[in-house]
Amino acid sequence: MMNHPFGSTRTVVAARHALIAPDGHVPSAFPGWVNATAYVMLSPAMGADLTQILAVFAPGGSANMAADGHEHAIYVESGACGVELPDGMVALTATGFIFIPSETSFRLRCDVDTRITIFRKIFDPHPDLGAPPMVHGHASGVPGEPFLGNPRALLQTLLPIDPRYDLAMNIFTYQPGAALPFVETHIMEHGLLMLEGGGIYRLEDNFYPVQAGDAIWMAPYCPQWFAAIGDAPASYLYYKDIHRIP
Ligand code: UGY
Ligand code: MN
Repeated sequence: MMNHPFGSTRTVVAARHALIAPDGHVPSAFPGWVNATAYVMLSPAMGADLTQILAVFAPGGSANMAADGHEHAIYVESGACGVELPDGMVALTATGFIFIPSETSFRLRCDVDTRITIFRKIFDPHPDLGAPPMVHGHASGVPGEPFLGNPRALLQTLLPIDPRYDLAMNIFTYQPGAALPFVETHIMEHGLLMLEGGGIYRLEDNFYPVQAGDAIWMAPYCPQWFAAIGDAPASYLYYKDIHRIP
């Protein structure tokens, strides 16, 4: 039976935004990754300042991540994962997250089937502030706040609101029909993973249907808007660079 999409895909890679749909995923092979598959969703190769990797682990899988000046924010979509750091191990289950400061290399180890998203960025130090410390938790324990007063669009801010951190990792959850209140245009860049449900994402002048599993890149100043469509809530995980004067 033919199951190829006959030369079509929802994936779009433009100069200032991208939509990466799972139908086109091709894995990368990295040294130090065993029973673990990396899909590099976003990277400087497309013009982004961040790298966003989907890491899929089989039971017993592991992955070495060398820091090389990069900091990492990680989210466990499903499964469970041990994060081995120079001074100990952090155990994360589904909805778990961790921020790992730059200069800290680490190893991920999973005993069960696990899907993880890794945001990787070069740390931008502030002359008056120290380095941000490692922090971890579970999104299931982070309350959602109504976004600009809308209780049908809830924002969970996973990392501390502290200017030492030069990035944010958040989860937005929309009830069906809820939307961003206006088309945002801002200097902050986004990397995004659709976690559940679907809707319409406006990126620049284009309106894309999106669904769970899709990754999106929004360059600085990419006009953006989202509306949730369907019978169930839509949610997405996203990265944002913050707290530094350009
Ligand atoms: O934090 C944000 O900029 C967020 N409102 N953007 C987005 O969801 N596209
Ligand atoms: Mn935004």
